[in-house]
Amino acid sequence: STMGTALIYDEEMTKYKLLWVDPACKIEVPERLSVSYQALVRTGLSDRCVAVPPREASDAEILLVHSEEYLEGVKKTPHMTLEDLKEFTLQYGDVYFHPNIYHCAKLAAGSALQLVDSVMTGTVRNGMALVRPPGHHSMRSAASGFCVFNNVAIAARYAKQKHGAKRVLIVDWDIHHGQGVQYCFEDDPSVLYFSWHRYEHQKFWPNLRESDYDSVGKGSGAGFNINVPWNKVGMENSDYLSAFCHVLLPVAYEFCPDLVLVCAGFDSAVGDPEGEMCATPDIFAHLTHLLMNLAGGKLCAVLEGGYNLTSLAQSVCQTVQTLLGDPLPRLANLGSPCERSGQTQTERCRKSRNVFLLPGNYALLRPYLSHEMKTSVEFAATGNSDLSPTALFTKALQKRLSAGIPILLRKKISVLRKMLVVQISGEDKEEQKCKYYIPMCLKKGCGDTVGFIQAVLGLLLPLGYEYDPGLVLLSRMPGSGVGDCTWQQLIGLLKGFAKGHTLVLMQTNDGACMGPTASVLLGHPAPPLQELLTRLPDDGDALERMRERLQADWKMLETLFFLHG
Ligand code: Q9C
Ligand code: ZN
Repeated sequence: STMGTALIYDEEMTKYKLLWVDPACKIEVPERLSVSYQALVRTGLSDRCVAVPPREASDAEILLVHSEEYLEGVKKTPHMTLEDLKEFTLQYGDVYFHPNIYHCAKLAAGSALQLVDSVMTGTVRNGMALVRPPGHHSMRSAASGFCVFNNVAIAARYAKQKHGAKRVLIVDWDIHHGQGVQYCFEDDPSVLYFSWHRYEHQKFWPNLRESDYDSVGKGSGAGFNINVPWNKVGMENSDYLSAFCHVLLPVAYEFCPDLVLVCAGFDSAVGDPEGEMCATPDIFAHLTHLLMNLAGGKLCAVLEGGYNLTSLAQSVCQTVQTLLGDPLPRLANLGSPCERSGQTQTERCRKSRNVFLLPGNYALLRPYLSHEMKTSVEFAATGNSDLSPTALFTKALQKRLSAGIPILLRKKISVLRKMLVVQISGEDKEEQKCKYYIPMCLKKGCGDTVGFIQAVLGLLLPLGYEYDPGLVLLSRMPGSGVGDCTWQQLIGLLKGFAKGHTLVLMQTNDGACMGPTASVLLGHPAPPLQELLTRLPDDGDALERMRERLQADWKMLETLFFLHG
């Protein structure tokens, strides 16, 4: 079946632990894996998955990322005495060795490879590997942060080499910076690495200058490394969604990956002693969903961190349940990103619960140009020296995220207290007069994929998350110019709202689109938007102006959340 979800788990990977006293390592316990798996069994999710066995990664596969000297060193650990193991461990930071960890590390890396094989050959659509030890901190010649071999980095190189993947996106939602992954791919434009992480101005482990936002990659890889450092703890669902909508997704769609790998650490969830963040486990359903329309749905999630056993197990279940295609939970109480706004619970509850989305009437259909990610992010590193790095990066982001969408003028609709109408078109309409009627004019029309997708990711999704509709109604006007693939992407993304209650109104003369529409409503992944790869940069900043205007009413449209603190 091409519809399944793989689950990789082996009890063997619970069979190593810390054998001496080390406060830095005591949170990395075997129960992390067993409680996660038991939760999947208890909820019936594991039965719905395709069980794929792990295997050991071969030397050659480990050497795709690591040095021979390092591999030879780790190979000796199964035969070491306790004293030798302690001494070996001392070379590295915040990691421990055990006589069985080499075996488990080979299984962990091999699990990631089994998952890539299953997904790339089409045996399954997507999957998750529950592994120990984690991988994203380990470097070419060093263990680090509980990690021995870099499971996801090895998997990315393997996907390119064995399956001919041209572009691999790595999304690292663990709360630590996967510096090992960054180092591995920083000069490589074929692997785009995105990481958010607790940073606190370099006060938080691994305390690296290169974890900051201005590490954008090197040489031809410049623009293909994206760090979102959190400078304070307590980040919540709205912050994570903003980072996805405003930073990761526009770049990810433009990158057009053949495969998405997730460094799926759940120490970014509430209750984790390392992360100290406030995002709830159900955020991972949404993060997973937002990535599932990339790469034709080919997504492999590989466990990294997560040290609160309750939060970890719930987060793993949310991720797997979403991979299986179940409707997503509605996210309650989305505040404004970063700054917790003064809005009260009652004010939020008074908000209406219906949405009417009307992307139609697209008359002017012209090719639309997006900024090349590379150019804009390089600007952050090399730009005007009279601006601070922060201002430079902000400018670069604004430049990349901008798309020409002059504000539509349209007659005021006064009955919109119970719905939010977003109308995307190519026609200049009357000025917006009501919070709940949002005309968006794409000056090059809705047939332009780049402008349309930028509007969907940067405006429509955040609006939808803040509004939290109970129903999504969607219609495409005759002659709108929205291409079938773009249309499918739109539906696929909007299915994340209203527990998946999506109603599409088809036009009678739109019969040819019935198939693609039905397909995505049934849960098939939307096909990738290849054309985004070849477009030239756009010329407008109207989308950015519109975002700024709407920010007064819609806090989720704030894009400077990551600069706070
Ligand atoms: N307070 C992963 O999440 N520092 N690694 C521990 C204890 C090291 C985290 C300090 C954290 C490593 C995969
Ligand atoms: Zn972590």
